[in-house]
Amino acid sequence: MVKISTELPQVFGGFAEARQNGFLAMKAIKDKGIGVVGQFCTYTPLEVFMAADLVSVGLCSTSDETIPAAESVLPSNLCPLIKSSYGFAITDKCPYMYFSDLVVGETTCDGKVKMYELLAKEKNVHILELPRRQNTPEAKALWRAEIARLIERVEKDFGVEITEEKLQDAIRRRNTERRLLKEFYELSTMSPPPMTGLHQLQVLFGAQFKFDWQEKVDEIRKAIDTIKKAYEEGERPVPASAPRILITGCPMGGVTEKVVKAVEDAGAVVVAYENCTGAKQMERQVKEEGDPLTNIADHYLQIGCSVMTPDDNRFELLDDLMNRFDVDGVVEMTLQACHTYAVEAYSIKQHMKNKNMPYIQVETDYSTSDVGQLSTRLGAFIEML
Ligand code: BJ8
Repeated sequence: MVKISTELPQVFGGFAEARQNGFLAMKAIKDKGIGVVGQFCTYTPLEVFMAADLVSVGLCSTSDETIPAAESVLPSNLCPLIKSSYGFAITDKCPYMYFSDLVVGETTCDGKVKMYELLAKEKNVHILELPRRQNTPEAKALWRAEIARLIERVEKDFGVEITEEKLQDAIRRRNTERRLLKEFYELSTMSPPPMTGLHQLQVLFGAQFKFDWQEKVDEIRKAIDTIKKAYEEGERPVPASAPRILITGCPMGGVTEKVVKAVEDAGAVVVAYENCTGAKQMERQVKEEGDPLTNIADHYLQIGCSVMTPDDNRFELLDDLMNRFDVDGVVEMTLQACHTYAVEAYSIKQHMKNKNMPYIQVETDYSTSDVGQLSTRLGAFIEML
């Protein structure tokens, strides 16, 4: 019989509420005179801000609250992540956007690039020119130069000096955080996993809204130890019979938890997230020996994302995760009008077919109007496994 956990809800709750509670934390940070940088993408090298003793925060919005306001400017058939994030900027409803002294965007997808132009009328914006190729000498040189340019901008805007030593220290600290989060989600390589996919997502998503670095790593450590102890004592929040699902595709969190809920309500469990909310960010470490700027540039440029061509690193990470987490099926979530992920979904589908791995792609937005449809489609997929 499945033993129900008593201590675990507290562990996950602290992370689940981090985004809301983070609003107060952000106000306290500003009151202390600490600078804040907002960013939108996993390619943004957070070590630069850490080395400047600034706080950085993810600005990608995950709710449809401000989409009507955004649609007064942006076309309605645009990705909800872009519309919603812009909507929060023009309505001043997101304290993270509001408090950001500098907003760093990047040339990833066309919709974001053009939205940043509009955002620059409201906020202090810096754009990183991200190449679309990962292994040519030109792409590597451009990206390294772009990170050097970001360092200059941060130094100028905040009146700080970012030394090599400070960058090295930031690399070490961010590596520690990556290692811990990886150790955390790798708990779900166990069979049955010691947590649901929804709980795993809440920790991965919530961790980015904890702004005191030492407190954050301590809390992740505590979460790992508590989950392990509960498992050793026999707690089994997930039945051994639950099919094991890997999620890939666009970034997740907030309202898109509906996809995870639909999978888990159908009796399966999400064991791994390949997307930007999960392994894509944490799997690899930045090299600690040698020139820190080159190491940071090389590390970030190798992130697998559908904005890259070719995007081999995404396929490699998927294969690795499918093996390590002993996955029974793959669910790809694409956001409406995200062309790069939608087009790449065809190649992912073929790849899974070649590996005899059951695969389904669902397209969604930030509304809740498709919850019934998601549960029907994903329920049928899970039943087939
Ligand atoms: S590294 S996944 S965070 S680009 S905004 S591409 S959903 S149409 S977010 Fe992304 Fe960086 Fe890649 Fe990750 Fe599509 Fe929407 Fe564009 Fe999006």
